[in-house]
Amino acid sequence: MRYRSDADVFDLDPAVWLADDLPGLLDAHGGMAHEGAVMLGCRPLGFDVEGEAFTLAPVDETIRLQPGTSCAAVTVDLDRQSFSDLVQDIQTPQALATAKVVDLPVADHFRFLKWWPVLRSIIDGRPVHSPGDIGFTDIDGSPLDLTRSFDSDDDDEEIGWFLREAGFLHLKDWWPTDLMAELSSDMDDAVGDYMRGDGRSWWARTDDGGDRCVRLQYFQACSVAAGQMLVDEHHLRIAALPGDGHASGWEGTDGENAIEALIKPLGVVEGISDLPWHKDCSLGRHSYQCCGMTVGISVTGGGADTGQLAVVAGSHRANVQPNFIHPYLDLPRVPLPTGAGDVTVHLSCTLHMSRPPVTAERRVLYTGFGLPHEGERVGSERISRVREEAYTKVSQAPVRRERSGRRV
Ligand SMILES: O=C(O)CCC(=O)C(=O)O
Ligand SMILES: [Fe+2]
Repeated sequence: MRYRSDADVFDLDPAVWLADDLPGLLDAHGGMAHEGAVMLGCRPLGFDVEGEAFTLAPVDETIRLQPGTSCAAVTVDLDRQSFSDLVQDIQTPQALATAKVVDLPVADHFRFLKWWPVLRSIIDGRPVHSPGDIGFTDIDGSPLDLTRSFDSDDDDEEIGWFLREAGFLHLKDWWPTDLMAELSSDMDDAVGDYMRGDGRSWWARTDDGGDRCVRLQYFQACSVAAGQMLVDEHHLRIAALPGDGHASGWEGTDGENAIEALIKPLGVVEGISDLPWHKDCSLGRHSYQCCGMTVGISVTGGGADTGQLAVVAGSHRANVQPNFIHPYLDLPRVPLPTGAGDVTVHLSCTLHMSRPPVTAERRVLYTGFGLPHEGERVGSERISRVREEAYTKVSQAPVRRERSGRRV
């Protein structure tokens, strides 16, 4: 999935880019981008970059560059750095909105989001996903059973094949339940050491007046068992499944955020505990570092009423908006109900979401493996800041918990 290199990132001058680069990109990719824009129902998008104003309009089977923003259905005001990031796939519309750098009314935000795959099409020459583009084939050529799970006795080549095709895995009974109980108890012991605003945790308010730590980062510093798990060969077996050299990058210290422990309370009314549909690359840098692997270790089970994860199969292969789902998307949504000790794996560009629990809390650990990478990761500190401040700036929709066996 990687087609950009950090070595090529430059400080983009909007006036120069508009005059020298964009016209050639539109000549080369305008027809393809227009098809995507029509499919998604995109109307003219205006930009005002520190006074440099222009509109991209899908007309006459191409995308036309027009001066000014008077014809735009929505106009995005941006500073130079953010525009440079946007063009070079370092920050996305969702990153700019989460940081409140762009603060559009919600309907306009969705209009901007929907343009993102079209912008990538114009700039990167990557077609927008079209219904019917993506199929699922098993290693023997038969249709892939997307509900399949694997266990330790299954063949790594088959598991790796499924991951490449579907973009996710459900590994059953990967860890013993007594280890999960130990990790859960470590979470209980650690949670008091975290404080709102400490830069290593996320928080959410609940309908009973609680202020709960929902994400304990750097958890290996609090749990010997978690640290041991990160270097256990049974865990590292997962990194080797794609055969692309994925590694954790963890050097065995407490000062790295190698593993995050999530506690998902009932009745969240403010903050971010349960995430709506997103790709993990949805804040940026997709074309520099995807696909990474995100590994979720189910400390408790997660079912339909207890916070399960769901994924969109094949979405890692699709140029689609990386946040929320446009109704035209034809790819299957697959729930992944897990028991304690199960592991889920999703790729950094696989769409996924976690359903708010309504009957019992869920606990899960997240860690990951990345592709080999050399040198500076341009803009990653900007994206990190957006991610870490997100729970203070945006909020999930309030959740109603289930009482006495029925939803209220
Ligand atoms: O809540 C979950 O299980 C998923 C969390 C997630 O998707 C994320 O942290 O990016
Ligand atoms: Fe995620």
